[in-house]
Amino acid sequence: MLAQSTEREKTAATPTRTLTPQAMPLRTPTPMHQASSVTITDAHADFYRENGYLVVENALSPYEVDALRQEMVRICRGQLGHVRGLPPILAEDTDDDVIHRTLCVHFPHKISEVMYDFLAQRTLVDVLTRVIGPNVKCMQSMLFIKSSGKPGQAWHQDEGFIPTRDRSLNAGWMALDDATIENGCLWVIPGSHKRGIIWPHHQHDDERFDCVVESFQFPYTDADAVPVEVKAGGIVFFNGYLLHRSLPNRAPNGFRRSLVNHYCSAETLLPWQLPEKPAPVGTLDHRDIVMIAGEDPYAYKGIEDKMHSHIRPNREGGCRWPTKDD
Ligand SMILES: O=C(O)CCC(=O)C(=O)O
Ligand SMILES: [Fe+2]
Repeated sequence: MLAQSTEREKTAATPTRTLTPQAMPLRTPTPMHQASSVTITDAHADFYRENGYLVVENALSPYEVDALRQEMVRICRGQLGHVRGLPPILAEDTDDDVIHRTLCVHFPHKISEVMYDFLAQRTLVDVLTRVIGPNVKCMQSMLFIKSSGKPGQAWHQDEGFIPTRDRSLNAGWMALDDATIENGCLWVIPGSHKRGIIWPHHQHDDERFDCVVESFQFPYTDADAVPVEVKAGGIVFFNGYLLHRSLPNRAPNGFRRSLVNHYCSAETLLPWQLPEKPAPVGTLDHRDIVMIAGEDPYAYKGIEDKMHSHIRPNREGGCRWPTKDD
């Protein structure tokens, strides 16, 4: 597998936090953000530019991984705020029972301060400011649980869902379990980001995958794909034009947990959501964002609170996306 490891460094210094809180209150950094760091080199950046993805091992300490796993349980118990479509909890449920039912929670950072802080996890900031530029904003977080038996997600390009105007969308996928071929790690088609084309996508009824639409008619085959196995605590970065997918969790038990956040340059307008009132397409700019580095040139527009935490439907439970009435 093409993967880059980095030297792990510990530092006692207080990290510079560039996170500007909008939806969540400002807090002093907690020790978990000082626990681990890695050195990002030109070789990492070159690999990323060429292949469209990069694995950075040991980016999160075991303490950070554990904190995120515990927070996942609180989210799935509904203890941090409303999550649309969350399955009901029974009194006798163990923590594992509770998370087992949910495939993925979208926008956990809208209800969890821990998840909010991890938008600006230091390795994320290091890598993203190298590949995107000094000014970086985040618009989305997703918490995958994908327990044994749960489906993967079919081939897609993230820019097909979250379009930037300068092709600057990038993901930081933090492994909270060892992600393996057996339990449904990511698969990527190296270099597929380079042509800058959004391939067609359609609904599918392939039971291996959740209900999200699938890309097709691209000039690659499954034989061009490589699995991206990564240990818990590692981060997989990938470009918004990169074709990627994941297969079902076929391990006999356990989870394939990960927290993934999506970022782009602060300079791009973000025509992501349809406007409430008709507006010229060229002005559309999703402003439910969090700056994680540098300056926001559109700060004068303010920040909106548009997105809400919700679950992603898994095929077994149907394909209906939760609405505000759930
Ligand atoms: O983790 C997965 O199964 C899919 C993740 C993904 O496609 C993404 O984060 O963009
Ligand atoms: Fe994706």
